[in-house]
Amino acid sequence: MTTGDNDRPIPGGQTVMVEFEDGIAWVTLNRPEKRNAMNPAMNQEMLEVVDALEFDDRCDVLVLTGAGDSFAAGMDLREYFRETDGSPEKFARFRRVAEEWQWRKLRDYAKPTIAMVNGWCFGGAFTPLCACDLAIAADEAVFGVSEINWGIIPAGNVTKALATLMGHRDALYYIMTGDTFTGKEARAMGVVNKSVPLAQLKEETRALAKKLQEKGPHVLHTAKVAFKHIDTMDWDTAAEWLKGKSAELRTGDKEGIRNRALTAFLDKKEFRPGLGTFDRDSD
Ligand code: ACO
Ligand code: V55
Repeated sequence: MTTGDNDRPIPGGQTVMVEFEDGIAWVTLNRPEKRNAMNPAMNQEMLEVVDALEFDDRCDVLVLTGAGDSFAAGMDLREYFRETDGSPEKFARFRRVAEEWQWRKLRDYAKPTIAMVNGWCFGGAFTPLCACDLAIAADEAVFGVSEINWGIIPAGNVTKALATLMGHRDALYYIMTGDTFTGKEARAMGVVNKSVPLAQLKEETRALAKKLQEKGPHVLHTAKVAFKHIDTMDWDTAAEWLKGKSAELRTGDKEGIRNRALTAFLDKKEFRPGLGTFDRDSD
């Protein structure tokens, strides 16, 4: 809930727009005339934006969305694919930058992240969609894994994103047919947390962001990272690893939230952990 120092430069400004609002960083993919297709310039700028915001105190929560009627129409088929045909090194460089922000950085990002899917969401857009912690879609949004329609497989970790977000049958259905689905259907399959009419999308997203802002940032980060890494572990490994994470959190919780909250519940009886977040500003 910091506003920070307003004199500092705002990252982005070309193919990505950043606006700060009470600790929420609204990050908008901004090539609406190209349906926010992710070209190499946008990927480079997104990498810089994501890097800059991770430790910027104007950003408690990062919201990723798109300008106009699109979240993102996938990778830019002209600049990312056709124009790199015959230049494998150029493609490899472009791909590295894309992957760096689309999942390597976002997956374990220091700040909580929300994908706000306002419209078209195709192919490569599923990677950052999945890497964001939470997602809210417009009922009217249209999703699709269209790779099969033009003769490629969902790579760039889109297939991994689908395996993470969807059940086996749903994932294979959309990978193999390229059919589209709506925000409402995305909600029903668990691809997004919630789907609301487009007119309410920003307000709903803001409310969710505010809820996250109430939590201790360090415990929030530890909790999400723990969840994202646990599915490759067996029960014994997970238990040992979580024990270590818990201990790490005890030293990293500079605000002493745990002990203050326990006092407020057990001794002062003025707080119920089951019914809401401990007010970190209280004493
Ligand atoms: N790559 C490059 N350019 C794109 C992309 C894209 N992924 N998506 C849209 N554009 C461009 C169009 O070429 C067009 O450019 P122009 O005005 O210079 O001719 C402009 O954006 C508008 O596109 P239209 O198709 O006219 O927009 P419309 O609103 O009718 O349709 C839709 C929107 C459905 C999103 C359509 O543009 C589309 O199918 N885009 C491709 C979606 C897709 O399959 N993406 C790739 C997934 S696979 C992957 O990401 C690896
Ligand atoms: C995609 C494919 C890629 C990539 C990023 O399917 C996204 C979409 C073939 O490489 O780097």
